[in-house]
Amino acid sequence: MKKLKVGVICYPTLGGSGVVATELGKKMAEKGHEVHFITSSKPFRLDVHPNVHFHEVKIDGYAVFKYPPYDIALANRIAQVIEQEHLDLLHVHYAVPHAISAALAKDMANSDIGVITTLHGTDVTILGHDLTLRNTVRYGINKSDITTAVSESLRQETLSLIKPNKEILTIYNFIDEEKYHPVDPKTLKSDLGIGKEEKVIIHISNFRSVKRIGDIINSFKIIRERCSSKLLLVGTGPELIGLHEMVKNEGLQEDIIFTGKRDDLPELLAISDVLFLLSEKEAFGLVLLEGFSCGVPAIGTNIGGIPEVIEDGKNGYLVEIGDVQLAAERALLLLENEHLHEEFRQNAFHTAFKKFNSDSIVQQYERLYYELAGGK
Ligand code: GMT
Repeated sequence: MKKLKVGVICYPTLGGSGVVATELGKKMAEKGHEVHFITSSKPFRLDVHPNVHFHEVKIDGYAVFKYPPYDIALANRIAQVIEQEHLDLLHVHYAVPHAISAALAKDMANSDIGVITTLHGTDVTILGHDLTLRNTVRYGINKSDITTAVSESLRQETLSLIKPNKEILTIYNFIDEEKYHPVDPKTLKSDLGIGKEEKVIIHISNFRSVKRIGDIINSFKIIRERCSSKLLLVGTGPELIGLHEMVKNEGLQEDIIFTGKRDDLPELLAISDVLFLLSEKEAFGLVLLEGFSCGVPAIGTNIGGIPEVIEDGKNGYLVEIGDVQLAAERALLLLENEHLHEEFRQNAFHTAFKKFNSDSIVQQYERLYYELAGGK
């Protein structure tokens, strides 16, 4: 079959959507397709590959603009790349602003190139509630030839909130199985000052308020009364300063470790017993898959796409938003029962490598790519 030339538009910085877009682009390149990333900076997980190309979107801060018009600069760059590289299709991650920029670029380039838009969550669950942006999200979806959502929950929410005139398909996220698998953490546990017998609870995120990290700390307070343990908070973001304050006020500095942003996630997961994700909004929860593929069961909230990843009582437990007591009790079940933990660990591997198997998910996107490119 003919190999395709695909333009990929995403947020290149740290964040689940950027990770998924980059990993998908890499997998497509490995399959022989020519992949052109059109982004403000090089995606942080993009390695060198002969089939991968990077086109930077540059924007000058002209004094006349109060806000630099990034969306227009992006559209302009996409239009250039469509023409120069003779792209077969565009895959944009996020309806706003990327699907809008893609629609504008098509018009600028006078092209009928196919556009596939993948919704990742915040573009619908937050922007969609803003009445001034709802129409923009709908426009972005309606202008796309194909729209996908990263979970069934996000698909349903988009249909009921945005009411687009197009069908939306669910294609789940996946992770790089070559990176996320059980590894030898060497001396990491003692390097972090954690005792050999101590249990480890881990949370990894961008520390936004939707992650409700305060709930994780409150749940951990209950856990540590019964079980000698440490809580690892991995990442950074807007809530960091307030969380440091909370930990200090609660006198928990000894037992809660802020690691900052780290690259050695498989090693950190290798020393962890349970992963916490108690968000109030989460379209998918990519970190759950990262944990599962390293054998770490999870406690998550029963919202958004989380119940599509965590099977309650199998690879983790689900609790309602804010139920820190039940989250602690469920975690203690796993921390205090080795057999149960091992059973959940095996189920977690199964979920990551079977239900969310990268090859089968990449194939689903590839089929859509051919459908789009063939129809033009
Ligand atoms: O979770 C975040 O804050 C980052 C955000 C993003 O834009 O990268 O994540 C969203 O997309 C991820 C990849 O599809 C999903 O796994 C996350 O659940 C989703 N976040 C939210 O819905 C809050």
